Order: sequence, then structure tokens, then C-alpha cells
Amino acid sequence: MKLISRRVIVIVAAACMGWPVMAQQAPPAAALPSTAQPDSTIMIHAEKYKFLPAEITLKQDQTVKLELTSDDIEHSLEVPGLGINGIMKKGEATDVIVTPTKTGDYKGKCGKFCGFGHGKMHFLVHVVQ
Ligand SMILES: [Cu+2]
Repeated sequence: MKLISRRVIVIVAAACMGWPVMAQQAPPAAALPSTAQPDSTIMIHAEKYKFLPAEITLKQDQTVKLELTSDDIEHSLEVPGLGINGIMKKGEATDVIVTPTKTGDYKGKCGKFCGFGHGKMHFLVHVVQ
């Protein structure tokens, strides 16, 4: 009982201090947080309830700028495996720079609840050599 209480206090204290309590459990992103100049730009639109395009292909070790925007309400694009997380607002572009370092397929989704079809908003990134 005493042990459980102490653990709860440590987690709460860590959360209050802004420590990344859950960070150790997340898989490492297969991308560099890049400050490099992008080689190309891909525009991605969101609307109820899909991404356009819903699938993109990136080359390993090439830096790309994703330009995110919405055609209706607020959405977001999350691809955890590549560290992509960008808000998508109507009339406003959010730039996300990504340099994938590992080949593979990475699933993404809308991370902002946007209505009854929110759960259908899937995205896929293919990273190839
Ligand atoms: Cu959504």
C-alpha cells in the first residue's frame, strides 16, 4: 500500500514538472527532427472525413516539407512512427519538416476529434529507398 502511494506521488510530481513520463514507452521515431532545407513539398488537405491524398511515398534520408491545411473544420495529422504531428486549419498552412531514416509503412490518423467520421481518417506514409 505504501509502495503504491509513493509511486503515484512520483508520477504526479513528474507530470506536474513537465517530465516526459511516458516517453520511455514510445518507440523511437524513424525520422530526424530536421532543420534541414526540404528537397520538396507535399500539400496535404483534410476534410470531413479524409485526407487528400490519404497516402504518400517518401524517400529515406530525404527531407520533405508537408504543408498541412484543412478545407473545413480543424483536424490534425499524426504519424507517430515518423514524429509527425501537425494541426490542420482552414485557410492556414502548418509546415512539418520530416526526414525519414527507416524504410517501411507508417500509419497515421486524425488526432483532433472532428465528428462522427473522425475514426475513419486514416493516413499512410510509405518510406522507400
Ligand atoms: Cu478528426
